[in-house]
Amino acid sequence: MNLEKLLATPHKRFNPLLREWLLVSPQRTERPWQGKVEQPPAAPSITYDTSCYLCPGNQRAGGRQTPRYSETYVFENDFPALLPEAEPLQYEKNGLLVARTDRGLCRVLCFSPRHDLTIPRMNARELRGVVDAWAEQFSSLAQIPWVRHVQIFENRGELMGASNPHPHCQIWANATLPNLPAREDESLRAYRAEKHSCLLCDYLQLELQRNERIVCQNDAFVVVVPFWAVWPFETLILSKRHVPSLDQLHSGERDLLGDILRRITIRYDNLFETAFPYSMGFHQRPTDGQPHESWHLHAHYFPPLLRSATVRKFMVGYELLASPQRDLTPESAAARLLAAGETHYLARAANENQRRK
Ligand code: H2U
Ligand code: ZN
Repeated sequence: MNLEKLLATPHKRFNPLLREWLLVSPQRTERPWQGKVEQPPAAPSITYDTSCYLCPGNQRAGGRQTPRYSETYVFENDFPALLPEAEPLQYEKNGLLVARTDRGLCRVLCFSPRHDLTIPRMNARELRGVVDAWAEQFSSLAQIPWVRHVQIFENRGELMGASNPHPHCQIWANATLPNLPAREDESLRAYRAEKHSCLLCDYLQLELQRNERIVCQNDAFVVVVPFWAVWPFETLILSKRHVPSLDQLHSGERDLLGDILRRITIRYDNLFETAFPYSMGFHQRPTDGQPHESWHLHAHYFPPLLRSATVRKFMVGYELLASPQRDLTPESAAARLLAAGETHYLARAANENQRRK
């Protein structure tokens, strides 16, 4: 059966990483929309904001001072979700009321001293600095004996709950494997045990052969709208080499990771000519000291926007009660991202103004 036939009818797609199904309803994309329209927040245009707690030299909410940093800057979150010294407690009543303490460290990493410098507008050297900082944070946290997982993630934009427009990400390290990495871990291991190869290496080869959902690539990374994408413009960044974590990328690959991050985020911004909101993050090997040969480094982008800078997808109703569902097909989303181009719309506008003068 070919893909065209599938694209003409409601169908379910399987996510082999989480081992769950998603409903795709291609025939619904033309339905009318009279729902919520959000006002897009204006992108910051100032390089320094006196009231920003992440700008160099400013006071943070907790009373600490952000130093006058000149490249990237990492600090312990003043309001951490996890604490490193939590007493080990187990609570259990009849197998139904079950709880336990977890230890952890939460950090914030500023990408740049510049308040307005987002990933899509960074140059190669600045991007390399961010990639090196991630790799450094991963390996130093991984060396703490009780740390078994390190989650690096960025919330971009108010729609995704970012508390501040200054470009930054968070890093949470903890003593147990969180839900989603644990499910991916099981799937990657089971696939390796059954097929003696890597689920994501095999998936990448298939996507490259079929070329139906690839958005962009370089010598070390590929961006694809996964066959099982849930969010309208969800993408997956896969390393071409079977490498388990950021710290094991060599120098050339680190530059190429910066390159691919810049290119996919430019495409995102161009899609609706807005600072495209998203949550993104890396999935890497657990850090319990085991080799984890089944692990394959990747990043997920989960953007909420659906039709414009103001209309987002809501995960409600059927999604909350039954199964994820989408109308826009992953193939159409990939085609839209492909057409969005890699010259940032603000740079294009600036060039046009220059030409007119
Ligand atoms: P988000 O934008 O993704 O929410 O990340 C910002 C983090 O910064 C958030 O976790 C922390 C918040 O706890 N923060 C500080 O550590 N110090 C401050 O002065 C304000 C915010
Ligand atoms: Zn700032």
